[in-house]
Parts: sequence; structure tokens; C-alpha cells
Amino acid sequence: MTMVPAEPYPFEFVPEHCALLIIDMQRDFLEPGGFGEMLGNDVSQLRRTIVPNQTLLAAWRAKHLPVIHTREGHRPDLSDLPPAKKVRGHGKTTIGDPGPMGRILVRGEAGHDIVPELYPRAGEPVIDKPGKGAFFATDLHAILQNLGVTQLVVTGVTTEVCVNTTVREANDRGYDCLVPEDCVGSYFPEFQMMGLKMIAAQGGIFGWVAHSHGILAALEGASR
Ligand code: C5J
Repeated sequence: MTMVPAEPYPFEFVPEHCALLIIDMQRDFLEPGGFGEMLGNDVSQLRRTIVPNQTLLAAWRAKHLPVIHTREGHRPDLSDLPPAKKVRGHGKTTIGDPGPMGRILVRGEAGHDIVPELYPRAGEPVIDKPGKGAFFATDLHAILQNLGVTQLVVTGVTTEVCVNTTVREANDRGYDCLVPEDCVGSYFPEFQMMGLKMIAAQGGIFGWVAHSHGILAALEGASR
């Protein structure tokens, strides 16, 4: 066990029971010319997380600790897409429609896949999730339990949506979650700030917030 400097207080990091969970680092959210940018979002707000995630991922892999990736998306026949999610926002282009990198948030399409910089390696589970939270309608909890995981370092995008929803779901299932602020991103700076504050508020109501430097330092000397 090693202490990681964090808010609201140091995190008791137990590497042998901790997985790195990388949320939705998908091309449509992060790449110029993707769906996110098509909607008018500033993708640089998300792209700044790529390098810190690459560094953390490399350190995690070097220690042979579990890494799990997620992707938000739906079956090509859209049978798992709730009608409410399809029509929400009244956009001209919605989930399942043709977009700049294939059909929007549909599994198997180029835009749905993970950015090359953080591409999963063989053996690293990829959770295809139909919702914002990574536990809803997936086998993530079973996978984590089988690995003996009790702690999660949660990174990815977006801070206030899929990262926050997943941290809340994990918290309710008994996992301790640590969120490195430089490895999560939002298109909206005010949501980035509040999304992180909400996790660590009230004595860590959903978990802890740290900088990846502290986690990297704690990983030194860790083994599984
Ligand atoms: C994620 C979204 N991944 N914002 N999705 O946060 O719709």
C-alpha cells in the first residue's frame, strides 16, 4: 500500500487490487473532423488528456496491472438504443445516422473506435457500453470481481458525463475510485472543474481526485 496525494485526503493505493479504467477515448469524441467537433465542440479540451493517459497507460502496462477500456456505442441495428437517447437534443444528426467517421456511436464504425494513441492491446478488455456509465448493461463488474479489483483509477472523457456516471456507479458497487485530473477532459472548462469537485466533495462522496504524477510516483516499486 502506498499513499497518493489526493483530494479530499491521501488515497491508500493498493496496486495489486487496482485497475486502470479508461473511459471512451473514442475518435468521434476526440479527433478533429469527428462528431464532437461537428457539434461545435472544442476537441482540444479533450485532446490534452491523450499524453497524460499514454504515460499512465505505459506505466500500468509495465507493471502488468489490469487495464480496461470502454467505448460508448450501440448495435448496428440500434436495438439497444433507447428512443429517448435517439431523439434527445433534437439534433439534425443523431446516434445511428451517417457522420463524418461512419455512423454515429455505432459499434464497428471508425469514429466509434479508440484513438490510436491509446489503442487497447491484445488481452486488455474493451467494454462496449450502451449508456453513460460503464457498469450499466455490461459485464464490467464481473470482470473486475474476477480480477480481484477493489480500486479503480478512472480516466477518459467526458469528466461530467461518462467519467462521473461511471465513478458513481463504481462507488455504489463498493469500489474506491481515484480520478487523475489531467487524464480526464470535458469540452466545457466549468464542467471539468465542477465534475472533479463533485467527486471529492463532502469527504470524498464519490472518490478521490489527484494528479497523475502522484499515481506514477506510487506505481514505482509496485508489482502484481
Ligand atoms: C461521454 C458523452 N463519453 N458525453 N459521452 O462522456 O456523451
